[in-house]
Amino acid sequence: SYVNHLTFPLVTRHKKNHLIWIFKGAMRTDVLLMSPWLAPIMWEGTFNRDILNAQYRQKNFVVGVATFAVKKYVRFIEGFLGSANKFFLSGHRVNFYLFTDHPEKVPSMKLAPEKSLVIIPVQNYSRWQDISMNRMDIISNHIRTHWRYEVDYLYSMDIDVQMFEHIGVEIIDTLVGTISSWQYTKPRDSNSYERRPESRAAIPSGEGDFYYAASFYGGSVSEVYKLTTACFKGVTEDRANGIEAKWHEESHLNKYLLYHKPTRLLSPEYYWDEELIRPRIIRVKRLSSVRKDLKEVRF
Ligand code: UD2
Repeated sequence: SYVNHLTFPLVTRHKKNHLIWIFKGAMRTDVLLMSPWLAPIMWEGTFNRDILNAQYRQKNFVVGVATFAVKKYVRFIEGFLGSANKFFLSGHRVNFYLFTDHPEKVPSMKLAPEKSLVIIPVQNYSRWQDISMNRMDIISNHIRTHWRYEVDYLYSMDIDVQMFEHIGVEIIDTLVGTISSWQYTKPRDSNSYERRPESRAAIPSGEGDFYYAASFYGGSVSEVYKLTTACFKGVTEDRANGIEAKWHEESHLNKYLLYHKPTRLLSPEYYWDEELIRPRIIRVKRLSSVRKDLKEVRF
């Protein structure tokens, strides 16, 4: 085992590389590497992609990615797919499921042989908040009717993002959340949770651990089914009660992940907001938002 390499420095030439890597990995003392419930937090310099790839290949999994491009958001398709084709689970089987109200506007793109694109027509809603929130319902329905037969793991991603570095099998686990790039330094009481008790997304004051971004979450198909079904139930009950959570489905996601702890967390490297100045601990920007004029693009 690699632990033995540390205790017995007399390693072979081949194994020396691992030894060096272990020391490099162990040098990350600037960030939290594990949650208090023992879920690993993925940061650059804490894992070896070659080892993970070799393990993962033996399993021959298929990963699905659900993303939405409704109304003016079709403009983000090319940047998303072009960069995901190159950097998302490179060399592994991925089905991209693109929901759009404008299938005719999807640019024809040549994807890697192990990647495929499925375009699914979807209706639009007049309010952008409804487009965003209804993703939970649509994902839950498609898992029940299709994806549980087609993929092993499923990730939901915003479309207005671009990838700049590899996002590999280190993201694969049963239930995975991404720590928001806006909230990772703040104490739990100053973050963006919904606190109004009338909302189904409410988290009582003083409770909460990480704040998760709704732009990128996922896990096994069955866990994502439970998550999206529960979150949309919260959205529906809020609607019936005439209330909308502060950050829409992101608030419901945060409530769910507080009480159903993720088995793996992705650091803000996996969704970096371009509005923010990048601190030294973010060594790589794997995925970041595309700057957009909110008023123009949402209406
Ligand atoms: C945050 C969340 C987002 C969602 C939203 C709800 C992050 C980084 N992002 O982003 O996931 O929770 O807040 O308040 O945490 N969309 C369309 N057409 C539209 C509007 C939205 O296709 O007209 C889709 C598209 O896939 C987009 C996603 O919905 O990426 C989320 O919308 P957004 O990116 O405008 O939301 P934003 O940036 O406030």
